[in-house]
Amino acid sequence: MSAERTYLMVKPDGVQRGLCGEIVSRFEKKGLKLVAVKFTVIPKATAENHYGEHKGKKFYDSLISYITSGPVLAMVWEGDGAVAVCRNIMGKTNPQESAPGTIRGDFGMVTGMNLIHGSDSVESAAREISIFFRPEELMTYDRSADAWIYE
Ligand code: D4T
Repeated sequence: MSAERTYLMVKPDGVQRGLCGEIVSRFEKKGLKLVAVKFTVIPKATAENHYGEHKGKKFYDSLISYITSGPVLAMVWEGDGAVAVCRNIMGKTNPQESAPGTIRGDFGMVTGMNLIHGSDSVESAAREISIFFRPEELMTYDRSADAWIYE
């Protein structure tokens, strides 16, 4: 088992719709391990840093105002292949194309309100985790259930 980490974030629509518990429970039940969590309103400059790759695209301004419009639940999760595992649990970026059973497939209707963010690579995860968390906020601990999740 490699302890890969990914950055996940329940976006403002997920918080406003009361879906934090439902969303967190899906990653928890899967067997991923929670490493850090923070409930916060993202400052505009931080949002621009996080979504820097999208600057100049037509949806960029609405993306920044949406993601800074209210609190988000920022999290770091750990597990074998965590980046890809979490992207599968989230579903495709456009909720209308996301498979039923995924978070976006079950709860979303449009790309601009797609409930959750998850890192798309190990490199992005490292960058995003460092934007939202200080190193000492990342917990390292043994979890007894791991003996029943991994061979
Ligand atoms: P995030 O980064 O939020 O997890 O989304 P994805 O990784 O699944 O998708 P992305 O980077 O391509 O898009 C980032 C963010 O922009 C919004 N968006 C995207 C939008 O409002 N309109 C669009 O056409 C696209 C492509 C949704 C997610």
